[in-house]
Order: sequence, then structure tokens, then C-alpha cells
Amino acid sequence: MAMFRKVLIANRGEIALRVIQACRELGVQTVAVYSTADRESLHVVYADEEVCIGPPPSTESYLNVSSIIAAAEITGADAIHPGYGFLSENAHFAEVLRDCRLAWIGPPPEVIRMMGDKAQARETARRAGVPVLPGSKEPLADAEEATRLAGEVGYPVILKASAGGGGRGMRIVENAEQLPGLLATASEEASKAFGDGSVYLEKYLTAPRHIELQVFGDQHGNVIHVGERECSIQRRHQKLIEEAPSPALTPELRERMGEAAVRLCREVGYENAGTIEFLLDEDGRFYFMEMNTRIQVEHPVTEMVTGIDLVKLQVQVSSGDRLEIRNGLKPRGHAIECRVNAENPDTFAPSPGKLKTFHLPGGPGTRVDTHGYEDYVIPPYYDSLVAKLIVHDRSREEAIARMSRALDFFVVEGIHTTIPLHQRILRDPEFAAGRLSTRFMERFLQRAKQSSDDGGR
Ligand code: MV4
Repeated sequence: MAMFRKVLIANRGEIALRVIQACRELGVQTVAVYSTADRESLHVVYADEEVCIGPPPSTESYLNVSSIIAAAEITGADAIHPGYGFLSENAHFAEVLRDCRLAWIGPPPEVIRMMGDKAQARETARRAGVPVLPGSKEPLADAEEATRLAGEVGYPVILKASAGGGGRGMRIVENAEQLPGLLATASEEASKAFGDGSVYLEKYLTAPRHIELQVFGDQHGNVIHVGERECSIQRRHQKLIEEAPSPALTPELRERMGEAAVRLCREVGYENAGTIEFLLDEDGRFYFMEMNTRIQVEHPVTEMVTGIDLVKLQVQVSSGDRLEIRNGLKPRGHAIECRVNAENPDTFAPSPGKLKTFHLPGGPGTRVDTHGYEDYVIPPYYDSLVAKLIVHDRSREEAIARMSRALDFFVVEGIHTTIPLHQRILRDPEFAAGRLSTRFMERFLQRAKQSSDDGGR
């Protein structure tokens, strides 16, 4: 199949720009869509054509399927790239595009739908021989079944919404007494949030690492993995820092996790970019958690250690190209990404507004993915990501030093950002030692509070 002539980007911010860059390198024309809050945004400036699709609320613009399809038809686009968030994991949208003879730069809608049901994804992984934690085979019927199952796997257990994911609608249960009440609230919350109250149960790991494998499939049945990212540093399920490779993986463990990820993708006929999330316990055992059927925010750390342009590859495989990359690439050096959010670094309150000063760091092994510029006004309607600062160096230690330097040389005035928080995390001895877990931020903030209390006396 021939390369696309024109791609519409159904997104905004840094990822819209990132897709425009990839398309330009491929000689593909681009169409930006934008809400009235994004008239002054760079994705609108850099695209070849642009179409206003509605007012600021994303439900009326970036989530508005009919305006986006109309924009593609008016401009004669032949494919749509959804970026991350918004419509990127909407199986219905992907299906409608097929009916409109528009190519979808992503996996088949059937696979998006199946992986979107987290209980079904877990069962599919188990059947493919990918390790899962002890727990449900299907959504829980009632409190009685939940109590029996929890007794079998042992407390603590975690309740998860089948329609959830990314940490939404979860409850940790410490003992049998708590179970019926927490099951009821989890199910009610899931009904309200997703219109589906199904909940399943798993053994809960108290301080695992969050490690994800980047996978890729083409339309000819080839599936590869290109290594892992360690994403343990999160707060309220928002990742703050990601790195590749994980300081916890040996080449052998990487190969086993990679093989498991590829096996699952083959099983479901996966195509395009995807991510398999695993939990890794202290004894080096890994368990499937969920699959994300999109390009992720943190994809640049994988790009830096593999030399692969993942976004370009998404466009290429969607137009029918074969994957020519061999499985089991060795990561080259070490990459770290810090998410620079428009947030108060102490309270995490959103901090939209004008970027009065915006000086980007540069130099060797330093990459900034951003839609920001001096005098740009960050609108209050969307997520708070202003920039991703990514560094690459030969070793983890050198990458940390390079990141500290790059953060020092990143000057933002006019709004609060998470830059000072990142500087503190990089100085933390536990971080430096690579002792990471999903509890890292909780413990780090506790340590920070402790030392300021001590200092105040
Ligand atoms: C878990 C878990 C421990 N045990 N499941 C979080 C997001 C979603 N993908 C699933 N998540 C987790 N699932 C079991 N069986 C730990 C997490 C988890 C987490 C939990 C509480 C607070 C922060 C967390 C950060 C990452 C992962």
C-alpha cells in the first residue's frame, strides 16, 4: 500500500506537534483540528491545514466524532492519528472511520474493545500463558463470591473496575470485614463513571514496580517488542518520571517479559504501537496488569535508547509497511523523562496562565517535546502537561546528572511548574540508588515533610 497523502491529527498540545513532525519527515501533509481555546496553539501553526472543531470543552471539540470526521472529509485527509487520551482508545471511533474509508493509525477496533475490558484482558493474558496475579476469571457476581475468592488468594486484595484502567475505580481491601462495603462502593463508582458496574478482584502487591513493554505489530503478522520503561514514579496515577531501561531488569528478565508481551500481542492479532503494563515484585516475578492500545506520553525514552522513531513507525505500518526491526534490541545507554506540568509543585494544584518566560534547555542528549512558547497562554480546559524533558546519556548516573543540569537551564516564569519537584526527586538517595516502587512518591513526600518539620524546630 502507498504512504498516506494527508493525515489529520485528532489531538492538541505536544503530541499533536510530535505527529506533525513525524508526518513532515515522511512527506505527508497534515491537518490540525482545534477548539476555540487553541487558536494560538503551535499545532495549528505547523500543520499544513487547520479546521476549528468546536468550543473549549473537549466533549464538544476533541471528543466530537462527527466534527472530526467532517474535518477529515472537507480537507480530503486519508488517515487519522489520535495521539494519546481523547479518542485514542475509543473502539467506536475507530470503527466509524473504517466505514468512512478513513485509515485509523492504531490497532483494530476489536482489539481496542477487548483490551478496554480489563477483566477480559486479564483472562486473555492468562490464556496466552502470560502470568497474572491470583484472582477472578470473570467479573464478581456478588459479595459472597468475592469473599470466597479473597479468602483463597489471601489479603490484601484489590478490586478493579472492568471498564476502568489507569487506576480509576480501584479499592484495596485489607480484610474480609471491609470487603462487602468496598465492593458496593467500587461497583457504584464504576457504574457512575463508566456505565458498567462490573468489578474483578486480584491479590494486591503492596510495593511493586510498574514496568511496561513497548510493543509493535504490522499488518503482516509481525510483532516485536522494543524494550521496557520503568514508570514507578507516579502520584495519583499520574506518572511524573519515566526511564529506560529499568534499573531492575537483567537481560534475561527483559527477554522473558518481552516474550510474554509478544505472545499476548500475537494471540490477539495486535497491530501498531501498544504497551503492556506489568507489575514486578521484589523477587523478580512479573504479572500482567493491563494493555494500553495507543502511543504513550513516555514513548520518547524508548526512542532515545533504541533510535526508533515510534510515531513515524505508526504511520508507516498503518500504510502497510512491514516491520524491519528485529526482536530483542539491546537498549543503548539510559534515558529519563520528566513531565513538566503547569502545577504547583507543593500542592499539585493546576496553574494555567501565560508563559512570561520560556527558555528551553539544549545541548548533548537533551530533548524537549513541548507546544509551549514565550507569551503562550496555557488554557485551563485540558491536561496540565507543558513539556516533556528527555535526556539520554551512557549510564543512569550520567543521565541523572544531565537531567539535573537540563532542569536548571529550563526557565519558566508566569506559572508554577513541577520543575522544582523534579530537582528534589533527582537529589533523593533512594532515586539515585534506583530503589523504585509504586509507593515511591508517597514515601518521598513523607520524607520531605519529615525533614521540613525537623528543620522548622
Ligand atoms: C495493582 C497494584 C498492586 N497489585 N494491582 C494502578 C493503575 C492500574 N493500571 C492498576 N494499578 C495497580 N494495580 C495489584 N494486583 C498496584 C497498582 C498501582 C498503584 C496502586 C495504588 C497506588 C499507586 C499505584 C501506582 C501504580 C500501580
